[in-house]
Amino acid sequence: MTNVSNLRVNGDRLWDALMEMAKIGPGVAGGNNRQTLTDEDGEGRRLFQKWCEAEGLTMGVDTMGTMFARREGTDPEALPVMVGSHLDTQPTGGKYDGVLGVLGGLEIIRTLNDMGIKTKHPIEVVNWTNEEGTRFAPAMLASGVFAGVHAQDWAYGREDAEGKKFGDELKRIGWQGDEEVGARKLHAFFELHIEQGPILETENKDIGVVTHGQGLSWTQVTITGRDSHTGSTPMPMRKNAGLGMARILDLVDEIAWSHKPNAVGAAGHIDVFPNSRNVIPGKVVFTIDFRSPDIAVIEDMEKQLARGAKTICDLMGLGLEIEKTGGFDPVKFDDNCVTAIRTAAERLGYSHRDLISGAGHDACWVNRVAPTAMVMCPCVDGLSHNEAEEISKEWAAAGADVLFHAVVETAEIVE
Ligand code: HGY
Ligand code: MN
Ligand code: MN
Repeated sequence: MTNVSNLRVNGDRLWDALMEMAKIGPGVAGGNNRQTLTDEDGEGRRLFQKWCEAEGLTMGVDTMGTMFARREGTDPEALPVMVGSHLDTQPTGGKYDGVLGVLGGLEIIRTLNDMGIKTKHPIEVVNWTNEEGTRFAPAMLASGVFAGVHAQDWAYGREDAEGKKFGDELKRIGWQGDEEVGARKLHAFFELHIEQGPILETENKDIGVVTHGQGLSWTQVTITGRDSHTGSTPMPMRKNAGLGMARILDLVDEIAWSHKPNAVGAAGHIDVFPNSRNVIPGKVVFTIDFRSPDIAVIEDMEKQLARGAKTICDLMGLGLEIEKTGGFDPVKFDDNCVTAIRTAAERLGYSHRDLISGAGHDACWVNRVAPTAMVMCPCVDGLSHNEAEEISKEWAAAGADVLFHAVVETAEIVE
């Protein structure tokens, strides 16, 4: 019986793959801008496909463009153990968010092939389309369709800032597969991801054993006032949508603090119209991102926002529209999968601690349809969704080692 305890990935090879992928869709400050369904996303997909085919994997693609690179198991009836994350990035994204999870899965395959190890269950490395939700909201769109949370037609109709539709862009880059989304069943799913927060680095821990994911709520707010001259319009006559937004953003901060220490709130997307230096904004559209591990807190924050925004806009004579554009409840991952990760970290001698994921991940949706859990590695200063996002080669290798053990143990090694 292969002694699993001394199995390790090839950390240098994993690091080289990360640096190679980072060359595609470079940012302007050392990170990446490989947004979903852009030509750069297509190029990154082709590189991943080339690497998978070189390892003898067969590639399946579903009608949301999600890629499943399959290594056969010895039992043709056994459902696959899936391992992966996402290759799409934020516009000012880092080199590791999502990418570490996909290439960590590929590194498991490369190591199994090097060692000639067979498993009972097939193993599939997955690249989920549009995890970030930055070009086409909401986040985790393809894994949401896979888990039956979103209808594919609705997803195909999602539009980016230029009015381009998801379905059209997927076809344009040539990655609309023919597999029905969700038809591919699985035994379990594991995702390796950088923490995107400060806890592991601060506590000097190698591994985060992710037991839960906090819930998320995205609310799009549209405020309408009246465009008018910033110079000649007397103050009492102004209907300043921009000022209304500023007061609501201050309220959002207050609401999040009212549920300290775990709740968070901010607006990352803001569009001002007409966005001209000497025109009072007549319209603003912005998205409030609330998160908490407690669903009752999220619901209370949404209620406080609706109430407070209405009071502010009524007082200022502004129009207000509020639309929920994304969200999911807090997630509890599968106990057996979490235990496989924790015991792997212990067996390998890596320091570890249980963690609640602050960010959303594809695993949060896949958890609805199969036993799922996540491994996290630290990131420098807890920084992510920033081109300066950084990890160490050692952190990447440790995370991939733990992922490797959890996946191979679940897929069951066969002599
Ligand atoms: O929004 C999130 O938490 C993820 O990074 N898409
Ligand atoms: Mn991510
Ligand atoms: Mn991200």
